Amino acid sequence: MNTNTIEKKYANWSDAYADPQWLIHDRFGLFIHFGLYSPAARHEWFMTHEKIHPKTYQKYFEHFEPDLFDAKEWARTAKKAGMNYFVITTKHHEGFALWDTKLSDYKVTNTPVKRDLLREVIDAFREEGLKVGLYHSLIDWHHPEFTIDGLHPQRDDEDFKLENADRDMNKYLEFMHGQVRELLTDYGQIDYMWFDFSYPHRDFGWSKGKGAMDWHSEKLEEMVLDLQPNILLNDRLDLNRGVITPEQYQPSEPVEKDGLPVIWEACQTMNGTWGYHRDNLDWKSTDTLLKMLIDTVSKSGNFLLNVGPNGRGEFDYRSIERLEEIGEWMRLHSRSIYGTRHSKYKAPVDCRYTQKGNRLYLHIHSWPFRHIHLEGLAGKIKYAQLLNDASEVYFREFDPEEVITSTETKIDRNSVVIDLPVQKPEVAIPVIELFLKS
Ligand code: JFZ
Repeated sequence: MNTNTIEKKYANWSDAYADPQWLIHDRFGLFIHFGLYSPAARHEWFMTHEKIHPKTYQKYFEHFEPDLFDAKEWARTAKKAGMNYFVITTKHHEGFALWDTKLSDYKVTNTPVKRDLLREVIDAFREEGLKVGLYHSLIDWHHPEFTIDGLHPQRDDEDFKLENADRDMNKYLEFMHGQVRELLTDYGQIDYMWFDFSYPHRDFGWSKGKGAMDWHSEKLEEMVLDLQPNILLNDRLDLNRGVITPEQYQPSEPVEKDGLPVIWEACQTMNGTWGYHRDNLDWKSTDTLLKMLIDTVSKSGNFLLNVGPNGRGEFDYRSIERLEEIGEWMRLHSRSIYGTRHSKYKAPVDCRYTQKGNRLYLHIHSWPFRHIHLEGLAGKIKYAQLLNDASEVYFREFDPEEVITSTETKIDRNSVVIDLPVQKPEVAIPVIELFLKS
């Protein structure tokens, strides 16, 4: 790997980091949030939303029994959806370890399910050929030495705060760094480490948020790179580097810093919550999710789409339905996603371009009547076809000899007019593949 070229290409890439090409190529991944909040079924933050005491939270630990959990089924579902990598919660803010950690009893192997579910997931997804990513929470609302701040469940419990006034973050850090060491030592090659999250600028008055200084992020990063030299890192260690991770919003253009592109990945939910949420009905349609994926790639970003399995260890039927429909679209259209990026051409209204070399992909988010005008492409297109069935589509350019009557489509000198069938093809988002002259 030539680290110098990587350093120059992306504003947010440290020359100590590995080559990020696989991530940029793969574009589409599955996020999985699975923990004790799954059976509680009302948002992965409910412990702090409802200010629940760790002793009360214990009931979720005692009843954690995902009897229908089947890692191979999860992996097949992700693969069929067209996903190339995944990121799973090893520990979320609640502090529960989804693996057989030696550093705490608060782990999956001590619950009724008894098995190391993380190992089963990693093995199964690897076998399906997906790259392995681990989400790890820097925040820990269970650990007795994690200092209480304004996000903590016991933030308003004055007695608790008094009794816990002498908490020692150094002891927590030893534990947290130690758990990360286990994860990066005992599970083979880990491709992507997704830390979450830093909030140094938050000021709660009586307490402050936590950031790089509190996590000893530099030291943590050094250990991560030492244990796994090929790993990629996200940006939430508060070190100003790593994959930028816009959460539940879509940037309006390709992300840049100091005139250089940055590597970024939008993480998105299907229904506004990460952990399984039984009563939440804010499901996005498959069309919307696909448009978000396409929109992201058209701005040179990655798309990490979340699933929150339920307390029995299954993906909710609404998640499965969406993943299957996305998979059907991806089966026919992954060519316009994998290895593609932002195009310099300006896309028509309601459309998005992605590009890979001489192939320009026109994603039509809203099917028009008959014509689409492509600005700036006059003289540049060699051939055009619908991607779903490789059927030729005609295109026309400005012809000075032609007599234009007032009822004809007027063609701009610089544009190309694509002639479309009246009926929208039977796919969620039709794509026209344009072969450009080199
Ligand atoms: C974080 C988690 O808190 C959340 O539960 C989920 O895992 C998501 C992917 O990542 O979300 C955040 C991160 C930062 C803030 C809020 C939610 N923040 O800075 O307020």
